[in-house]
Amino acid sequence: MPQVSTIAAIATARGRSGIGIVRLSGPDAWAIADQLTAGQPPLVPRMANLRRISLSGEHEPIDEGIVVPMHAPHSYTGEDTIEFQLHGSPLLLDRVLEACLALGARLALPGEYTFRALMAGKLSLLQAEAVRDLVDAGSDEELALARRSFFGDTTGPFRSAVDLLTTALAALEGSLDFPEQFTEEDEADSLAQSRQCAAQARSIVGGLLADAQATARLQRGVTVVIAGSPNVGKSSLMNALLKYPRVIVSEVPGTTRDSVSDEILLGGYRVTLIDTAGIGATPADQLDALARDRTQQALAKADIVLIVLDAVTGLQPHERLLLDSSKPLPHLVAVNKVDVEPVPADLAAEVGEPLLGISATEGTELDELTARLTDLVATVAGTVSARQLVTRRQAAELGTADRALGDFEHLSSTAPADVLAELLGEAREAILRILGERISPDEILTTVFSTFCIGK
Ligand SMILES: Nc1nc2c(ncn2[C@@H]2O[C@H](COP(=O)(O)OP(=O)(O)OP(=O)(O)O)[C@@H](O)[C@H]2O)c(=O)[nH]1
Ligand SMILES: [Mg+2]
Repeated sequence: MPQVSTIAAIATARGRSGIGIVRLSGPDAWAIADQLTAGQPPLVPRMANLRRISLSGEHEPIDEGIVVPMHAPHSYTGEDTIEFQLHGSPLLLDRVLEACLALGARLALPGEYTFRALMAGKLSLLQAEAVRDLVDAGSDEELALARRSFFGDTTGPFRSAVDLLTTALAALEGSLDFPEQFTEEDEADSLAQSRQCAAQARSIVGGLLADAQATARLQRGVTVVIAGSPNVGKSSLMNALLKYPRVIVSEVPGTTRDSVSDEILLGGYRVTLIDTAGIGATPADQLDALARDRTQQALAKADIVLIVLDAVTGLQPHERLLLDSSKPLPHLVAVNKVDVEPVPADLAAEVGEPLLGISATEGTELDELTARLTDLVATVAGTVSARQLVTRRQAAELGTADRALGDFEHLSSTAPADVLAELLGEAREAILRILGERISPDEILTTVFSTFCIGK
């Protein structure tokens, strides 16, 4: 058995907080905790022990807090584990962490606690990945899917694909291993069976790849770009939607130069709002031209465009361009500053779309605007709904499997059986790697856990 090290990390988010947690896991965890609580009653496992935390030789304790010790295997990692619940001061937490390191622990790698839980058989690889997705979830749907992966079993479709590929391989390999017992007709039959199973497996893989795409879209969220002429009130609307003054607003046209983004939740979906520089008839100067480029770049990323017109100026000829270029995308047209001037009577006909009169500064019709935007966001996000979370790592392996199965399909009537078997084997291996088989612990640590927080 290689020597397992004891790891330590601050498990709570960086910054001031009510409580901060320092976590220790590994064979020396108890010994380190005993030294830090020396001179006090022994720690009782699985109980909240109120103790002072001190380094020997130092007169004053570092802090006082609750120590929760757990014995292997009854802990998250399956190892001896200690959690110190301390005052949530980053400086104090650093001191306690340093004390743990001075007593022989080493700093945990990102996700190393969950990695150890995986190695101890406490979690499956799919559940371990779900832990990260639980922590990272930015919308209700992501959270629901991550919980399904964590508490439920989402290995079903992967296992079915593996089973089908095993059958497909067995059918082919029979004729490879015992050619003398196989007539040409037998061979044709086994190839047909193999093709059928491979096709079914590929269809499962295809479904999972669609889930991967939906997962990526969910995690990316929906991007709403606010665009329009200078000074129409785009930034005022951005601030109103965010409910705090995120961007500078002024009566000087061309106030916003860089695109500015921020996140909100609409209808449970993660939405990135981007405020852009106004686009006038022609660029006023070089800086304005650069700002327009930024706006175009933002528009290229848009899932939804929120076009802002000005009730006072009405439709300006150059605004036609923005309206036309936004047509292929889901979009809304808001006419701002109705507190000064009502929406001109002929504007809707001129624009050729339904309009919503609003006032960003007075709040007029902003609830209605938010409701319409939420509907659009739900439509955009809902068009690709994931049945289960499929992570990027899983998607890459599924891509490998899909390519191999595609090649198998193309070559199945021409290539020799050993080549076909190799392709099926490649697809099967890729799916097994998703399930944590055929993949080394080192590979798991780098491909799965490198995106985790330290302390998780
Ligand atoms: N009366 C009134 N004024 C508004 C409204 N919305 C914005 N304004 C004013 O219009 C001016 C421009 O507002 P901004 O939000 O900076 O406009 P913008 O479209 O971001 O402008 P640029 O960044 O220069 O393209 C400011 O003086 C705002 O106070 C509104 O609903 N009613
Ligand atoms: Mg602005």
